[in-house]
Amino acid sequence: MTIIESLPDERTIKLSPDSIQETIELMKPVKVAIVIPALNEELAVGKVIDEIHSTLDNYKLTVSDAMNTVLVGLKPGIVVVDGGSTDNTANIAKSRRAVVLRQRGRGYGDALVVGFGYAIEAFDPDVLVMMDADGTYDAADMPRILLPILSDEADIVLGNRFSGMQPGAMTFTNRIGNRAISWLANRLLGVGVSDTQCGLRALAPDVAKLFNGYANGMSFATEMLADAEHAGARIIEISIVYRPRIGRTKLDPLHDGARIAGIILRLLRDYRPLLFFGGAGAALAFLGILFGLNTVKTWLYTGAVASMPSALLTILLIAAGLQLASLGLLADMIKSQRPNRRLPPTLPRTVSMK
Ligand SMILES: Nc1nc2c(ncn2[C@@H]2O[C@H](COP(=O)(O)OP(=O)(O)O)[C@@H](O)[C@H]2O)c(=O)[nH]1
Ligand SMILES: [Mg+2]
Repeated sequence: MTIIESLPDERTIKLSPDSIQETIELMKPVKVAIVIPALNEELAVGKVIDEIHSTLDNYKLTVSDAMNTVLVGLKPGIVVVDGGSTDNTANIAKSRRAVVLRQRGRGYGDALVVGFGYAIEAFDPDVLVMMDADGTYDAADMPRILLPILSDEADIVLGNRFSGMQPGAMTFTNRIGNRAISWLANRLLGVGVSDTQCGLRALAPDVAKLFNGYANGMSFATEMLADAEHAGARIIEISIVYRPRIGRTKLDPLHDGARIAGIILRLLRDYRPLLFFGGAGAALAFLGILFGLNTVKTWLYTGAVASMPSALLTILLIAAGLQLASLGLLADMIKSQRPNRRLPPTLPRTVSMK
């Protein structure tokens, strides 16, 4: 009965014998697991962890079910996935309240997949959040990011850095690169978001279980969206603050940009094979027709094949194009016979901010 007396507003609680269990369930703090990949971030990681605690530790949410409305706190569990830092990153994170995992594999994406797996096992969280260890994201944005997951309005909430970008937070080249990649991902993969590379995201734990991360580097941010979209996840975007980074970036714009573009093509092959193979086949056939126009024209007028090599090239290109297109049809058939990974239904709690 002590539990009932400690409720903030007794009038909102109508207890019936079989709802006591439900009320106790409702009053449990909301568990938030935060996964932070970190590689040589000794200058920032301590500040990042401190900011998370100072925002979440005293946060209160209003939670209600059919019977009751109660105020509950948040319980953060922070997992720093260290990618083999040679500086003091791991020690600093350990000295704060964070679990530090040493990553066996390599890369940002691998770190996240490892961190999600651990966090789900260890904390059984209500919501997962991923963020960088470099101080670019403001923990103050976290409650707004995780709320749509808790209230079951979304399965993934992405930060959008472009509206809240502070001066010096992103170089001009990276801004162009980010826009280009997001455009490509939207066009080809149909993800429909404006900032596909943002590293501050909240996820329903069931969604996080979908990712295997064959893109183990920076391209994981894109792969994750394609996988989620394909599984029917509800994805929304929320404007967040993006601050200048503390310490040196691990992103190599040219190398990582090219890899992300490569991953987008690979995802296109897997998720939209007809477009991938059909598009490539159509391009080849089109080239063939262009080459052949002249030959056909002379043949029509004179009945002679003017240039044997260009006629052969035309035939070759068109035949290759048709072959690619039929490969696309086959791949599309195989894909449609594979059972889709579907997200299980969730049990929503109705949550709002206080
Ligand atoms: N564990 C791990 N973390 C990484 C690796 N590469 C980058 N990170 C971390 O991932 C986050 C994003 O990298 P960052 O350099 O900020 O890239 P940007 O945000 O795209 O500019 C940072 O916290 C990095 O420390 C890696 O190979 N392993
Ligand atoms: Mg960063």
